[in-house]
Amino acid sequence: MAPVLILMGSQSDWPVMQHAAQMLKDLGVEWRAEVVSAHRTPDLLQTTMQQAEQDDVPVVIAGAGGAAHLPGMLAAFTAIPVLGVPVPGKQLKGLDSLLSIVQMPKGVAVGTLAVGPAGAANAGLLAAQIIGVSDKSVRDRVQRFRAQQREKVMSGAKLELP
Ligand code: RP5
Repeated sequence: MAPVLILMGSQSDWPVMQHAAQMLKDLGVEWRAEVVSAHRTPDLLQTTMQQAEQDDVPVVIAGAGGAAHLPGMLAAFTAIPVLGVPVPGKQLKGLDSLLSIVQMPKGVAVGTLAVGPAGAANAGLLAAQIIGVSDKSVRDRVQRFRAQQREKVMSGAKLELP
């Protein structure tokens, strides 16, 4: 299977988007990442998605900040599921990115995750779950990850007075 494609509008998005890559790595899912900007390199959007279709990329994760039209624009060029991650910017702390990504008009779908690192990590997790529909080994690893989280809650919580 082709790697999950992680796209972002700027190199400056990587500190957030690397959490998607880390989650995929932890779950044993191949990934690759590229910078493609909706407004700085608009010509690359279509060719990148055409290549992704040719390569049978299973899921695209797209992160952007500010007027974050990247995930929606990418989704317009492909039927591959696109998961959008709102990257927090300096001015509006990601609310701008969230609203730009989440409020897609009917007919072109983007699955929108939470703002910031948690959203990026969950985009990786959700991508693995989508792949897990047809790949039992990935599904098993997601279930193991869930079990590990449960273990941490059950064994780690120490609620004591100082
Ligand atoms: C968006 O503009 C990018 O996704 C990034 O979050 C934001 C700022 O980009 P830089 O000016 O840091 O390159 O397109």
